Amino acid sequence: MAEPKGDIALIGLAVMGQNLVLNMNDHGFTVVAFNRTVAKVEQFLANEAKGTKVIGAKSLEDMVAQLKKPRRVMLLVKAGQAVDDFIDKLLPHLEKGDIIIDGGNSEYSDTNRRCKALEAKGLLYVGSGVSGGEDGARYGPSLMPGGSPAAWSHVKSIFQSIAAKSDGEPCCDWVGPEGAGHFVKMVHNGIEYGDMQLICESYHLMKDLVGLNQDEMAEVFEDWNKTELDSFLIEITRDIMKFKDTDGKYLLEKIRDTAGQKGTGKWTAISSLEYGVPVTLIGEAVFSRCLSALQAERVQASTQLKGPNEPKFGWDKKTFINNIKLALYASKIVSYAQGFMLMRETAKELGWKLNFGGIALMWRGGCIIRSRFLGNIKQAFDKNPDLSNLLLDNFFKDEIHRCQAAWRNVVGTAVMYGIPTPAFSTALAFYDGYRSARLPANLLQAQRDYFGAHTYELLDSPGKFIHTNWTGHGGTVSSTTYSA
Ligand code: NBP
Repeated sequence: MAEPKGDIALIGLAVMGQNLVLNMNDHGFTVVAFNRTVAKVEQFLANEAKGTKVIGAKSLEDMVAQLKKPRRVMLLVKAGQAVDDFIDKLLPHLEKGDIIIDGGNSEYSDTNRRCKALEAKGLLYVGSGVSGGEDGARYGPSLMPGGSPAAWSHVKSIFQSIAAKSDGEPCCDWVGPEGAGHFVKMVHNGIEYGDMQLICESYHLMKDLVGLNQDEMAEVFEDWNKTELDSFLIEITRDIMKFKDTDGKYLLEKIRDTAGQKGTGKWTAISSLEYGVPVTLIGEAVFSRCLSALQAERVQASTQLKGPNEPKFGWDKKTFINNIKLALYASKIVSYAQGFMLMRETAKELGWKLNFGGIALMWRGGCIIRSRFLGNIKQAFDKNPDLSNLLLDNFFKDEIHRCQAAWRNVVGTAVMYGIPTPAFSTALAFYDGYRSARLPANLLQAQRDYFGAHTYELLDSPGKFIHTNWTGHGGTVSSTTYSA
């Protein structure tokens, strides 16, 4: 049999898979394509992949036979059971040192499990976040690979060639062991939820409080996109504001205000609770989508529950819009600081070493949260790779201080006028909590000890847990198991 020509196999010819195959082909790699429904391989070769070097496979056996060694097989199938099923089917055809790559949106705990199981069999496993949607996959996604460290040298050239570039550098680097790549992709998606919610709150304030029309708001977003807020999401928001339906009316106003979600924001919030990290902004962004989904209840409540009776909004429009911009920027700094706190804590818990500057670079281009701002984050970690919190970097500290008065004005005004700004508000509350040397948790500890003998520490003897008989009729025994 002739020498195999395939550099990599790709299983899953839906939107992401097809576009990644074509992207790899553009960069000179020979891709062997396969799909569960085999007829789609023929269709792909006869249409989108016509005239390329892409090789179609009729079966998994045929696909593996066409690969150079060590064999690289990438899955772009529906996350969950489909990935486990394909791994099981692939195993009999692969040998030690071969590499399976999962490029889908898998849960990082699944990737941890799969990585350990395959390494135990002598195979290498990579779980890679892929961001940027259809266009990203075709012309340059952000790629976040993690897993068996020995796999990196075998996938690096393909991954870094097809990835988006930012200032000439690929938006792809090795993230860390096991499910680290999928974890970082999950946090990316959580941050995406937060960024979107912040933009929605700005829109709500401009529309319902300031009274701007869509053309005016499009102009505002256009202006913001030339500032520190320069980003893909602000850019598409400007275009959405301008977009008119076939009847000449704005499409946005016709769209039902109930947000959907596929779960990655929720997983980020769950992880933050699991690891005890206050990632409050992403949490609020997820809850805001949940609240939006209660549309029928909201419509009903809107006829019964009254808001404040405030006089007409009297602020100078230009000044207030600039305040909204600064509030958005400050809240965004807090959101990213929280996201990096979560990654730092998880890495510590799981024994991963993560390159935070590299992560900022991976998000700098190609993905949905790409922005100028991520360049500043990269610089902060370049200056100090051990930076404990983004808020303590000199650049971000100065920026938050600069935005602070405007931020407080926007949150205060929104509260007075009854416009919900959960993400702006929680970011500010976090900021104020984080910069407080003393919080009221002393009272909380006293309450816990009062009703449940949970013990507390005194300021001058940390580490020594004591219980007080607060009522005079309780015992002196303290609780070791019950926690409320
Ligand atoms: P889908 O998530 O819609 O998956 C389609 C592929 O999965 C097809 O090849 C399909 O085979 C296969 N598949 C399904 Br569905 N169930 C299967 C099963 N039980 N066993 C084996 N194969 C099965 O495609 P996609 O939108 O291209 O996404 C691929 C992955 O990339 C997903 O994990 C997704 O979350 C992730 N992702 C998507 C985007 C995006 O913008 N769409 C962005 C980033 C990441 P069939 O043809 O035989 O039905």
